[in-house]
Amino acid sequence: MRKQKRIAAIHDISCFGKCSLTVALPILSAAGMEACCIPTAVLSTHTGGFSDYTYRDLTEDMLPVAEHWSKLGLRFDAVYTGYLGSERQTAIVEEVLSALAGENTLVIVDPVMGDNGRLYAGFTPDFAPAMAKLCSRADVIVPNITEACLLLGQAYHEGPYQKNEIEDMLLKLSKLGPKQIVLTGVRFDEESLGAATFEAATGRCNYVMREKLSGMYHGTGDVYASALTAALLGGFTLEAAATVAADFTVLSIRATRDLEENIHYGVNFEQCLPELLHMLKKEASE
Ligand code: PXL
Repeated sequence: MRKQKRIAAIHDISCFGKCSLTVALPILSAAGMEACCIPTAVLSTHTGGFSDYTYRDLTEDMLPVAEHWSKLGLRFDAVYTGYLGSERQTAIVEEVLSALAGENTLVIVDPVMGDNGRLYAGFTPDFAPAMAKLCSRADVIVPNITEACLLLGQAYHEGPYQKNEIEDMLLKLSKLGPKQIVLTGVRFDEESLGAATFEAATGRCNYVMREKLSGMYHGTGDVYASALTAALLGGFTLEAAATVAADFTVLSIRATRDLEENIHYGVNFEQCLPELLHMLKKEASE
């Protein structure tokens, strides 16, 4: 038996709506990994498309949880962060990294801030420098184009994009400090959508493009980043992990489209977990 990987996932719990921890934990567990969590807040739903949601801030609990784990001598193979509700939480996550992340801990930061050129409810552009600072501590960052523009302080446009424009963004993002980047929401025409990967050490850039599906489903960024995390910890290269994540996200959207579910209710990734495991096993044994 391979040693089981242990991951600390730092996101909110949106109790309904399939994003953040309700996506990350099942995906990591299904992939055979121990998914520990530091919840940043508890919301009745996510903030995209719902009103009157509750919000219980857990900022004050975050560092004590990490310090307790540190005292117990727990070791983590990865720390994977997502939705953080305030600049203070980004600073606390930096302290959490100091407490929990050792030399061999992979730090994956999904700089959740917005999508389609718009910030998520509750965020303002002055949050971006704090997130950029956290990204400088990451091994891997997973921004979408909107988040990349916010991190770089540059104007967003909805695309299609030119390759040199994407590669210029990747280079600038790598100057923030992460070793590897997966930029999602890349499109060069109306028919396809995908991700660009970039390795700072080699300057190597790759694209994983898939057929663009109509409709915008909530939570797909978290589905993608969680599957990417599982694949990276499963020993996949960045490009192979980005491919598994893309295929799993496409399958999850397809499983949802068939039912014409409310787009704010998230995607039916649960039904596609067997395929994810198949992809993870297949590639790993090749
Ligand atoms: O999927 C990103 C996300 C995570 N958590 C909360 C959100 C969103 C996006 O809207 O509202 C609470």
